[in-house]
Formats: sequence, structure tokens, C-alpha cells
Amino acid sequence: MEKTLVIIKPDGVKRGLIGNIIKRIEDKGYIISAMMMKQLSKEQLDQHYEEHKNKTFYPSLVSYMSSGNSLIMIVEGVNAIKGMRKIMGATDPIEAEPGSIRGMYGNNKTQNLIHGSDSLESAEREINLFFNSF
Ligand code: YYY
Ligand code: MG
Repeated sequence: MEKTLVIIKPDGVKRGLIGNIIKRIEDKGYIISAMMMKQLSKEQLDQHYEEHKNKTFYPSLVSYMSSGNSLIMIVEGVNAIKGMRKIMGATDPIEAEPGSIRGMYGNNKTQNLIHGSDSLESAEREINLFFNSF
């Protein structure tokens, strides 16, 4: 079993897509073992997205990600890290597979509905950041 950190981003919460997205995660066979509704602060986002701090899109990413509530979850399952990335789809929803979450519901590269850790190291770091546990 693997753990990964998943965030339904503010556009997903505002658009009422929480239920649909959770359904996709559970239908895949994953277990949600923790969840927390929270408006993320700039300080938390600076840590969460530290690899992107110097990118040109960073200011707009942080202002969007802090604009409203997010649903932050620990998702568990066999190969959950890679598997979640697969059902999320590519970063840009226009490039994402039509059947993926981003491909089905998204059309904006920044407001792309969902985050999932990209490696075991990221999962451990991100789960510790939001839940103080791994
Ligand atoms: O891991 P993933 O979310 O698929 O993409 P990343 O390349 O790690 O970028 C993180 C986050 O930043 C992305 O989900 C949206 C935003 N972003 C952006 O606003 N504009 C870009 N050109 C690239 C990424
Ligand atoms: Mg990433």
C-alpha cells in the first residue's frame, strides 16, 4: 500500500465537483484515510510548491490556490502515487486524456482541479506538511 497527498483545488470545490472527483478515486479502489477542508495560506503553498517558486506562473498559482477552500486528502492504495497521477491526467487539461479527471472537467492550466504527489519523496514531504504524519 502506498500513500499520496491529493488536493481538490479551489475551483473543484467552488464548482461542486468534490463528489464526482471522490467517486472517481473510490471507484479506482483507493481508500481516503484523512481529509481536511481548509483555505491554504501563502506560507503553506510556498512550502508545498517550493519546486516552482521561481517559475513565471508561480504568483498566479499561489493567488488562485489561496483564493478559497481546498479539500486536502491522504489517498491510499496499491501504486496510489502513479495511479492517482494517471486518473488525474496531464497538468494542462487540454492535453489530459478525455477520461481523466482534468480531461473530463477542466479547461485551464492553472485551475486544473486536482493535485497529486508525483513521487514517494513528494508524498512523504507533502503528507507531513499538511497532516504532520506519514
Ligand atoms: O504536478 P502537476 O500539478 O501536474 O503540475 P506541475 O508541473 O507540478 O505544476 C504545479 C501546478 O502549477 C499545476 O498543477 C498548475 C500550475 N501550473 C501553471 O499554472 N502553469 C504552468 N505552465 C504549469 C503549472
Ligand atoms: Mg507537480
